[in-house]
Amino acid sequence: MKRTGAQIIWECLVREGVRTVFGYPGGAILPAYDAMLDYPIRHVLVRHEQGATHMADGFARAGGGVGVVIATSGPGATNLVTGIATAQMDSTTVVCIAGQVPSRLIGYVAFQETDITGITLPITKHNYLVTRVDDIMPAIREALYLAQSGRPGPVLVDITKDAQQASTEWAWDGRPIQLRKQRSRLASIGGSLERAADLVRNARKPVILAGQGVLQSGAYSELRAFAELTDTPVALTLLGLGTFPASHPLNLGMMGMHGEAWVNHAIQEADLLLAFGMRFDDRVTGNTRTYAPQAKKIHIDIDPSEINKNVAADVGIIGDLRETLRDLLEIVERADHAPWLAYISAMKGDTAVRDIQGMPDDGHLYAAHVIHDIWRVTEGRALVVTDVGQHQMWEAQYYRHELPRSLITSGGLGTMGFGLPAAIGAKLAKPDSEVWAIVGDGGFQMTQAELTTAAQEGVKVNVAIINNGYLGMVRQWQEFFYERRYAATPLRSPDFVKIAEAHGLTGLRADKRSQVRDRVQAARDAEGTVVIDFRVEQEDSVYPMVPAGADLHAMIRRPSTSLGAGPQPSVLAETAADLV
Ligand SMILES: Cc1cc2nc3c(=O)[nH]c(=O)nc-3n(C[C@H](O)[C@H](O)[C@H](O)COP(=O)(O)OP(=O)(O)OC[C@H]3O[C@@H](n4cnc5c(N)ncnc54)[C@H](O)[C@@H]3O)c2cc1C
Ligand SMILES: Cc1ncc(C[n+]2csc(CCOP(=O)(O)OP(=O)(O)O)c2C)c(N)n1
Ligand SMILES: [Mg+2]
Repeated sequence: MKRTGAQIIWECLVREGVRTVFGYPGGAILPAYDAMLDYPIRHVLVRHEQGATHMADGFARAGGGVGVVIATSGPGATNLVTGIATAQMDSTTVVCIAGQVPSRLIGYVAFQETDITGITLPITKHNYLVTRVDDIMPAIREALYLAQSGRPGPVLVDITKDAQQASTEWAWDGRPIQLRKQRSRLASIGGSLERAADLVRNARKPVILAGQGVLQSGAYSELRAFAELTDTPVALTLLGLGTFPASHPLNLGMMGMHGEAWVNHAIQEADLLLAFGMRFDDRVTGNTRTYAPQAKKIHIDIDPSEINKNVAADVGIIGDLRETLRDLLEIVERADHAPWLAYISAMKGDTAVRDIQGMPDDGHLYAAHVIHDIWRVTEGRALVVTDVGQHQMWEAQYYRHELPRSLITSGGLGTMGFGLPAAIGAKLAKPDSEVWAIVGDGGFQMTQAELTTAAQEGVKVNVAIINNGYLGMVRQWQEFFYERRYAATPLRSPDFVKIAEAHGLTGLRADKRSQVRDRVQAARDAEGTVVIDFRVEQEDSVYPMVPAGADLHAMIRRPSTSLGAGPQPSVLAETAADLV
């Protein structure tokens, strides 16, 4: 049958199961937009192309499929960059389709010409410049395949306007994509699965480090079976939260810079670390020279480049985590680590006395209260999307995630402005889920325009703005490491209630703890998107904190006697500002 390039784009997307795309039109992509009207596609018109990339990212992370973005050339394409980099750093499945100037004009500084394949080369898993109509189908099919295979990641397809306009004799090719041969377990480094089983057998103080790879391989039940059989406690990365239930007795909580103190101490004292689908990010390890010094390390990752990159592995197994764990489960033995688990548990008491939740009510509203109450009222079953900053860390600490894909957050790039659009995308992927965006006053304002998208599209998300009047996480670093010199961090905001109302949405406010649950319930009951302005304590800090580059055990702890006071002087002395 005869098809234009523009039609082939949609033929391919629709046949591959895509029904929702996020985008913004313009000249170079107009043929594709025109053809779109004839296909069963829901197009979400964003207010800025960055919003489209985060929506697609949230859509993919929530639903487990692929998120598709469509944009025009030049400024449309360059506006995608931050979202693509965000997806690349967190290995998420985003496919961007951009229009490009006609092929005969490429290289002539044509109107709205940018070399977007050149620009995005380092931040995509792969990208294509398509100048011929016959190359559109293979490019789109490969892009969808590549984004989702192996270690996932974003792919960009740049299609010239003339390729979209040209016609060709076309037939659907549904054969499986054949690229490099994929095997479930490619190789092991430093020893075999049997050697890993030996290390597990001999360990007295083991800790599992579970990361986003658990989610990406769907290894939830294998992880649980492994932890239970070998009686091994599980620490989670930020992106691993939810892959092992928070209520499970073997769940330790989050590790790393803002991880719980007992988790970091357990890692430092462990004799075996089992790294499952996590990449030893510097926020996880602190100083790698002093990281878990007594521990043997088993690292399972699908990406060979991750093994021995940040932390040396005694046994490195390259392959899909789920399949590898299934094999490992057949050869490991039942173990009992009661003394080790009791030892870790005993460390929790010290944290409890420092927990802001247990401190006397001083009449102020703390972010921890807000997040704890959102968790309580939603019974831990909401799908939470965060922005980046202090509120993101408090969310990780105080919202106890029971379910996989119940937390969506920008970990690797730490992209402010991610939260609201990603929440809109998540809701579109999971319309039956209760979606909360927990955002800061700063990050919300970066992509606030997407509130208009939520209103136009009739998408309901509940937005909790943790409004502390500061770029809080940066203020915290200034408090700890720059003598409280608050350069460019005090933040004025508009009236968020009125902003919501200006969209015909509901706006609510709370500044006392007693109001929080009511407001949260009111948001759940209301139709349409609701924005709640939580006016929280302005100068609270996230504890514990491992200063960037410091030893994992050198945590700044919340003082147990007074609220909101800064770090203890003894710790500060060890914390040279040049580590930041
Ligand atoms: C303000 C801020 C503070 C932060 N503080 C912390 C903190 O305290 N603690 C913390 O943990 N993080 C923190 N982070 C996040 C941190 O920067 C990293 O994003 C995070 O630690 C990465 O987690 P990960 O390694 O599990 O996920 P990823 O970076 O997604 O890595 C996943 C790994 O799994 C592998 N993988 C993928 N699919 C498979 C498969 N099928 N089989 C096997 N392996 C697979 C990948 O190759 C990759 O190596 C913070 C971020 C911000 C913005
Ligand atoms: C796009 C972008 N710019 C700058 C930063 C650096 N940064 C990290 S956290 C933060 C402050 C965030 O403030 P806010 O959104 O109010 O959240 P809070 O920390 O107060 O909870 C900044 C500026 C970033 N992560 N992303
Ligand atoms: Mg703030």
